Amino acid sequence: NGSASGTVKAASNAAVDPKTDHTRWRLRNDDGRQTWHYLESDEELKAWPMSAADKYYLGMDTGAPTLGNANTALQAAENGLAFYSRLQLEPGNWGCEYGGPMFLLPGLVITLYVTDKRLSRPEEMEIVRYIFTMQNVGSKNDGKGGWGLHTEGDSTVFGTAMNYTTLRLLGVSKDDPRMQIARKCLHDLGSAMNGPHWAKFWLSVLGVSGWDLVNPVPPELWLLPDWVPISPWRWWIHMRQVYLPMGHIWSKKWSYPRAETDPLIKEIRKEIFTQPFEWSRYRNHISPIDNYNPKSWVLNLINWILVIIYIPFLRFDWLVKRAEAWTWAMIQIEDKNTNYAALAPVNSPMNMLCCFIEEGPDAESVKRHREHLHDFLWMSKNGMMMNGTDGVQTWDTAFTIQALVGAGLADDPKYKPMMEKALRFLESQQFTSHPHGYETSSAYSDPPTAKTTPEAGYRQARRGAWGFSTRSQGYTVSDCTSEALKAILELQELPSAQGKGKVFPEIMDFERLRWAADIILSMQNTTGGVASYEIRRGSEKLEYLNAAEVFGRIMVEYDYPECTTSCVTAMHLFSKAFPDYRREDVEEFQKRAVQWIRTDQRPDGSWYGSWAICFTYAAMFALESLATQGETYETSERVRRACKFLVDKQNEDGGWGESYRSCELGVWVDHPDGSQVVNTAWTVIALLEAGYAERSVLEKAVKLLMQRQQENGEWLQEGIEGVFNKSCMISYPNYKFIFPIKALGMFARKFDNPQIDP
Ligand code: LAN
Repeated sequence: NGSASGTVKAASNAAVDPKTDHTRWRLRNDDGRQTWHYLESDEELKAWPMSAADKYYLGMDTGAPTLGNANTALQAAENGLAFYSRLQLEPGNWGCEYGGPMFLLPGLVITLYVTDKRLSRPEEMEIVRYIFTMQNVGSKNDGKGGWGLHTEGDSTVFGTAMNYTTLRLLGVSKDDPRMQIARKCLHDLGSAMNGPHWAKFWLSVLGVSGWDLVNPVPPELWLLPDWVPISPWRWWIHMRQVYLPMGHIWSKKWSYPRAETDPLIKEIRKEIFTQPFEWSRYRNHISPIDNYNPKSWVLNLINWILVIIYIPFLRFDWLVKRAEAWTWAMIQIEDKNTNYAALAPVNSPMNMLCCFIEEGPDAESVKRHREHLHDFLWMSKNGMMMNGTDGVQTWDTAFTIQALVGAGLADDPKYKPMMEKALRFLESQQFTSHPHGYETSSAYSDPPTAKTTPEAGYRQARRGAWGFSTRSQGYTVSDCTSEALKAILELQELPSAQGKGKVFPEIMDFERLRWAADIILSMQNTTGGVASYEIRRGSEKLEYLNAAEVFGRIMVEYDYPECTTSCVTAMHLFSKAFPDYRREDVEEFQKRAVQWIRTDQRPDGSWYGSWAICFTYAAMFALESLATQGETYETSERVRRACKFLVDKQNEDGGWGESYRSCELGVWVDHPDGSQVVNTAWTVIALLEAGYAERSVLEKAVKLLMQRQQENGEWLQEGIEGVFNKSCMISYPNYKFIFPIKALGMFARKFDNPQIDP
């Protein structure tokens, strides 16, 4: 596996950084769990040939044949599919480089460094190459020599201090010219003293800074009774699972034990800080570019009270012991529930460090975490990065199925085996049991409700749900459950063209499907809307306690138009297939959700999207769900308003292009590079779902999609597609296949596939 040792066969044309031999990398996929391996020996190479997908991810020629130009939308969709279908992986899913965030690798590399563990030499080399490729030099972003919060962002202290430190830990010299400009950039931004809370946390773990630089993260919060409005169980799951291990480590003031004798640590300290090392003076310093979401006066006051009064005088030993014991128990529950994969790549290394601290270097828990860190690492043509999750397996597979159904290609004998494989993959990834401790807790019922208890680790029911990545990771996501359920229903219910029976076998029976519906029904908020992982448990006022200056709207769950509409369309399809199951609940669910979607629409007709960029994405979901309720261009003023919003934004060339700044600012911002294939496809789907009648508008957009297609059927990567927490972008490279294929196919079906001269 990745911990292979021995000499690396570096490619001879290595430019500045040594590069591994890319023909030796292979992606392994065990039931959806994806890990990259560098094959050292020629025997291994012979035994394990490179797949088209491996080559594609590594930026090599996949050998896809030239198909010639399409002259209908359907032909273009089929050409796209000819290319994309070759990338399906053995278990039936599609893989994906899920990069963007630039603060993930540092957590991993620091954790491994302080626990005396290392990555393999090929991995380290490729991580160095990746970080340097993402450096803002020349025409890249601000060109100032640092790194941003994400790959398309301007240099920040967070990005620059963390990635600089990571490169140093991986053996890059401080005299490397690129390190010199990075240092200059960091110093111009006020040095690492101006970093956000999370940067200061990691630097203190490494022992580069002292813990007085870090605002308090008292684990005692976890001892608050559940009824208290700020109790952590009410927070958004990502904040809960990050502040849990962070609080545990903060409480112990644990730092790399050899920090004071390791010369590298002292050097880094001198390189990234320009001020005297008077840590406590700089606790609240932050550079304006990092300060997307400034700390509230409430949080500042609380921090002040904690530091001046609580910590020195009231933080009794017995209290600390109890708090640490409870956070450790909760960390173990999280590890058990996710099979050590952890919720995300932020808490994964933190949990590993907690296991190391509690159980020692040789513990089984540490070993298992160490193995699972590989699930996040992804090899690309630019080097090795850390994915935002342990993959996008379920999500992209569900959308791929729906794209083929939407395009009318799912029952084509050419694609039927591929679809059946994808269907079997989804079947294999459904959760078939509840979280640890849930079934014996007072929260249990069948069908489930959103109730939870401490014994269940504050998790909700999950039997029947799907997550974003794999079954093993184990976290329900509302819209991942919905999109998977939709994909399965669409395929399994597909009538055969001869009018006799169905095209696909029944791979999932009623019982398994009703479990999924039960989960969706349990996820509706009192507002009628649906959030991401759980129902909303706390007030928006908890944002006053948002300590991560770099992100907005993170403290609690919110109603999201994408999640809500996804659930509406899923329940609509489900009720068509099984009209008698919980009929009233299903109807009520849809009614209340649609009502919420209506209220979430802005006066200009748009919806703000939270998980991809931005208004075009949300419009696609919203208009699809309204169509299921009979609200279309013909029948509904609000749908006409939504269409007008979109059509007004169409570019001269027929496409749409939205910048990620739309997400940050909450208003439409044109993409600086003009039309984007993915935004254009989303809009075409949105307009077609709405029953928008003006064919010329759609045809112009379809032409653009066809013009951008390469001769082998592929579309090239354009701007980044996704977002989270308003400020951090994340890539969804399969979207440039999935949505154009769907849009082209839907257009062809609607207008009898006319001849088009691109
Ligand atoms: C994701 C990715 C998928 C996304 C959708 C399913 C698209 C969305 O509709 C619901 C929310 C969800 C599941 C989501 C939540 C936040 C995630 C997990 C991410 C954007 C991928 C990475 C991000 C995670 C928070 C990254 C780690 C950073 C922290 C601040 C903890």
